[in-house]
Amino acid sequence: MAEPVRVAIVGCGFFARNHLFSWKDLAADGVELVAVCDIDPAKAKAAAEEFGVPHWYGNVDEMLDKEEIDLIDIITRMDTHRMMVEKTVGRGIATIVQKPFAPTWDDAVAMTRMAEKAGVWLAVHENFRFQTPLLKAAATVGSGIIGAPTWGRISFRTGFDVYRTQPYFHNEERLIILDLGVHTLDMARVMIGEVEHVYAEIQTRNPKNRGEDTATVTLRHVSGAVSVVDFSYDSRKQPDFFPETLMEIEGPNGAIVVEPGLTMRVNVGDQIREEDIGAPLLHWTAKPWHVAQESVLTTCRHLLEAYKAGRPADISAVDNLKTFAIAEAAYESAATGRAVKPKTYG
Ligand code: 89V
Repeated sequence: MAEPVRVAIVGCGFFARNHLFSWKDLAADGVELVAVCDIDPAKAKAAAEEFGVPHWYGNVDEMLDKEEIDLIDIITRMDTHRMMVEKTVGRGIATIVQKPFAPTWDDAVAMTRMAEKAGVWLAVHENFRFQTPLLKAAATVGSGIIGAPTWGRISFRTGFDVYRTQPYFHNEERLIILDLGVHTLDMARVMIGEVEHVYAEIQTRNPKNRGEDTATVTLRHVSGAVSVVDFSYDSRKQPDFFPETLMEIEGPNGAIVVEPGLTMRVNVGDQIREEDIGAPLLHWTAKPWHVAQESVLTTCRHLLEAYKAGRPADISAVDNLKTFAIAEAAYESAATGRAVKPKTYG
């Protein structure tokens, strides 16, 4: 029997529950949840009690001093990631940080460079590409059935009250491109490939918001394909399919459409087939969040497998920088009115 992988968590806020359930479910794959930590000790204690974790801490340095940790999952707000990664990677601990990777490109690059120099495994918990429906859509695109994609639309529009659990969203200077755009722009890379240049328009439609809550981004891909990635936290469209990502991908031989209600319609020429691509409802997931919640388990499983195999995750820091660069380019384009080439790392 292989040694267990000792996992610890930093940040026990509302989304961390999904990670706690996931790591618990991965006990059969060798995960041992050894400790949890939150700046609010009451939250750490409550999480430890609910999930049967032996140790809890209100101070991350104390946890790092006292615990033997193989893999640490940082589920705190993005402005704390760099400070946390400097501690964990500094101690040589394999580290996962929640999306968005960082508030700025410079912070994201600094963390990536530090991990590369130290030879420490670093990944970003980017979960949309691990949603069951989107994995199925990506596999269908990848099968080549419609030919190489030439055009796409990836869309996430909602009026769901994302501010209830994340009230600080109202005050974010950069809101939806960093919070949600990183998911949908990542999907554009997964479905259609790397990006040559970016043109973006942003809007602040909710007067309570400081930053943009709606974005319409046009991407020119390296392949020559073009895609439109649009997303809003201020859509009034009903029914509201939160948190579903809708998608249309066209190729020379047909099209793949992910429709509301988690249905995929694929046509090759005039032959059309429809498939239910809904995610399973796990014992701890609940509608409407279930698709996103289930993907946390799938993402953690992928991260664990990559860590155990000693290879970079598909969502390594280096990979996530490519998505982050598109998000940065979208902000620059919106500010300048110009098409912007994403930065490269290396
Ligand atoms: O998954 C997320 O990043 C969430 C939501 C779906 C609300 O954007 O913040």
